[in-house]
Amino acid sequence: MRQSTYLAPTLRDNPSDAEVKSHQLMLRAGLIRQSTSGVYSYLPLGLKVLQKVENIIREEMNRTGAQELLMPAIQPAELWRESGRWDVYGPELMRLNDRHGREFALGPTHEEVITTIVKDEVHSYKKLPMTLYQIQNKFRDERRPRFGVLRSREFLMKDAYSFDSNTEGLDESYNKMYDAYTRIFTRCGLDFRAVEADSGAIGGTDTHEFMVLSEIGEDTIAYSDSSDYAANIEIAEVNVTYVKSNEEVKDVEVVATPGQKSIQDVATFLNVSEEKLIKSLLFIVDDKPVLVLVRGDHEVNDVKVKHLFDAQLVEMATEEETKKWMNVIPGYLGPIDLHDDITVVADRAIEAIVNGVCGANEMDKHAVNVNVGRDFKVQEFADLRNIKQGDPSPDGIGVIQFKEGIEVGHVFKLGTKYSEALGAMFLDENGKNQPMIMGCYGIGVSRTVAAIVEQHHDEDGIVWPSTVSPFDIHVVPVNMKQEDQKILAEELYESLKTARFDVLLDDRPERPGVKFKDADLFGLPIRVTVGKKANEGIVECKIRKTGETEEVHKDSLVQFIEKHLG
Ligand code: 9G3
Repeated sequence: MRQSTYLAPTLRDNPSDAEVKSHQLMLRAGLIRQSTSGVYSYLPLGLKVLQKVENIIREEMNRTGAQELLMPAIQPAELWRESGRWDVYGPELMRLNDRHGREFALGPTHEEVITTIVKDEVHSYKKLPMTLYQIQNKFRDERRPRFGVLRSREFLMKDAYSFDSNTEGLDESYNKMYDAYTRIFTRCGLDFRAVEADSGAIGGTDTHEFMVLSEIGEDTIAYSDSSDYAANIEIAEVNVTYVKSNEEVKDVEVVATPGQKSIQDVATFLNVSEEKLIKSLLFIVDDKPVLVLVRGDHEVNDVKVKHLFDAQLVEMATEEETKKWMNVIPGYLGPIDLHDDITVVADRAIEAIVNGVCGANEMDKHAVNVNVGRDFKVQEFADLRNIKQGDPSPDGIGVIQFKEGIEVGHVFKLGTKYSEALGAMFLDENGKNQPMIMGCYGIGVSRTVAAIVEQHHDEDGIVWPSTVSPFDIHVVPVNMKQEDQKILAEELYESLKTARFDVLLDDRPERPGVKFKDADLFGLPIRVTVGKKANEGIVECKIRKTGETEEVHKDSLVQFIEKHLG
């Protein structure tokens, strides 16, 4: 490709609205341009990378025996009503009407569509197991699109669905996908971990997320420092035995704590440790008020609250909702003398607190020497807090540490939820009708590209792993006005293409500084600079990753490149 007519507009400076490196560099290197909030175009260079990643995914999916198909982005509302999900997803599900007023969704995922196809076309155990996949644009109206293509509203996803006749078969299909994902992310040059995860509203049992390790990741991985335990903090079980102190139980007292709202404020003001404090947070769990109690030094885990109530939606109460139910503002909430309609649940650590401190449900007041059972009632104790660094690992081996991660893949054992709801049945060996057992498996393709940039860049630009680089080689004549340079660059451009390399030729009449800056920004693995020694047939090869340079004669150029691209 000739850069003089190539659409790869570079930017010298960081766009002001781009918060993370991958977003900045994908804009600066001309890979993407925003169309509207959370919606992006891929310019030629960006599309090439996207397709490289897609092809790695395709190869590994096909290797497992999965079959590619393509489903529509437009899905009829009836399918979503049949699965029961039309009303589960709120504004995140993008809805539209046709000219007859019929309702549709822009597909955020394809469980309903695939299950319907398989229901109509597959009827016997003889056709199973079967895994189908597609690579297609998905739509989700994110509350807060950000970080460029890392959290966008239209994005490219590989979604796969497995259909089995028994649970052992599902385990096998799941493991095949898990292994394929491991190969895919390895080939993309990513440093990642597979971690235990929450299956969310989709339902199901086993599930793992593939996390790219990165400080900008929106998920926290809790892992053991001495075993291979790793889980999303959302589900990491707390395995701690809390011991009640034998201090003497004292009389409860309400004390003034003017302006002291935070846990830290109150602990300092009353000169008690945060471990004595009972943090009370009001949640609305499927429209019902629930007061959740955790120790002052702990954090509520709302996924665990959701599972405790088997709820669809758990949200922190707003200030207005809090005033309505508790008659006080957040900061002074407590479990004493509550409205009858409020359910109180507590983390297990609360059970062990003697002479604790909680909000008095009155402005600027806290209650001290409160004791569970005597001063307030708890409907249920459960593990409701986030695991902390330093906690024992749930598998009993070692201590928990945290790392941040970007979720690039997710594999789920679904079971029969969708096949039962939509009637995907098969006849087994004994002629008995059974629901198919399903798994589903996703890769965020556009997000994977951004994650690669997060892990592969330096201060000058992107440093593509050769497996996903948009081109293999950047041929850069320093001065296009020098006839010998121009001729040699053209000659190498042709010979390298003949040798089956994908080559970008910077044939622009730009200053050398501009060309080199753009080359570093693009980050192709090898730069071939054609300069002063062109008349001797000698060029300078630069390895983008290490910065090392070497003079190479044109006759041994192909050999040199083969050695370095691997
Ligand atoms: C929706 C909306 C958002 C969603 C979903 C549905 C996430 C939804 C989970 C999945 C599960 C798997 C196939 C590939 C692998 C992941 N966000 N999920 O179901 F309507 Cl608005 O998508 N799907």
